[in-house]
Amino acid sequence: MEIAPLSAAQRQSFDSDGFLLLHDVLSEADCDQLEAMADAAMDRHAPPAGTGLENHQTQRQLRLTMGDHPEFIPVVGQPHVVSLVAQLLSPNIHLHTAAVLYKNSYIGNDASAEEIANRGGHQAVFEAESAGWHRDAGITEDVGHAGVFRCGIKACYALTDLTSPMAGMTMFAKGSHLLDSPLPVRKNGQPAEHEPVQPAMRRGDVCLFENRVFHTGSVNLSDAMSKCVMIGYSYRWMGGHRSNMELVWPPYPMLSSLDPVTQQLLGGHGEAQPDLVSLVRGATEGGRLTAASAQTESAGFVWTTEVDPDESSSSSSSSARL
Ligand SMILES: O=C(O)CCC(=O)C(=O)O
Repeated sequence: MEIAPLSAAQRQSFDSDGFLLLHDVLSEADCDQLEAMADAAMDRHAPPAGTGLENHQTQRQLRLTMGDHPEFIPVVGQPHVVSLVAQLLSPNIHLHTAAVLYKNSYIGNDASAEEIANRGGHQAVFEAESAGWHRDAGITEDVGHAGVFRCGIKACYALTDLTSPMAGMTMFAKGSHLLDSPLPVRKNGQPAEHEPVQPAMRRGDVCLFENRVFHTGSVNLSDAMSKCVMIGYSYRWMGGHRSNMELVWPPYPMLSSLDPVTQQLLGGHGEAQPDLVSLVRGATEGGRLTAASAQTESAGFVWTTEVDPDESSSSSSSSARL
């Protein structure tokens, strides 16, 4: 697996913004292939013609089942993205969610140009229709805004150019991952204190974003359909409903032909983890490891710190992870 080192500037940017744009991750040929796969998956799960539903699919989100769509497995194991996610989160990760997101133009599908004008024009409609701000991973509702921590990273692969605003790219409230309270918004539903940002993505770019950063699906007011594939990773101890993991993990027999890192990402046994640790270690040679990966790598986790009130020095003890 080819290793992508995370630069200090990338780490700093991700830490301060909550998201990070990566240019040219996929080649033109890779994009063609992924787009063809995504188109085929969308066609396969399209609402039956004649039901009327097909006319209300301006925003289509298809959750991917890896057992059913093994053609997407190489995307889950995409080396550049996986090595950066491992460095930003931990080598102890797996696939948490996967989806194809297509957005048709709102204009002419959901509303006529005249209706948009009557509602105050493009900007007003964009703001009203792009106000579903939330945090990911289903953790905030349990631990609260002040208790939530970085535990998942999604990789959004752009399959169409999303360089102009209002073209359907996910919108982020920059820096809002550090908020320990609900996102303050104005009457129009837009952030009052955080800059709303739609990263200008070209086809083949990837945007990484973490679970805490407030984001919203945004409406597509351009002429062209927007296409993305979203792959989400989380710590391996996160999963939620059994059905959720059945959706993203293929049956065991399908794992045997895959490399160890991809096996781990798809729910394989723990032995693959050292491979991902070495991947991170190689990528950060001369740089800094995350605290989590440094601890895993040393094969012992520090559980206690011995302190002697009579002496100024203290010592730590580690033990093998059970
Ligand atoms: O539709 C979008 O662009 C946003 C998707 C989203 O909110 C998510 O993946 O959590």
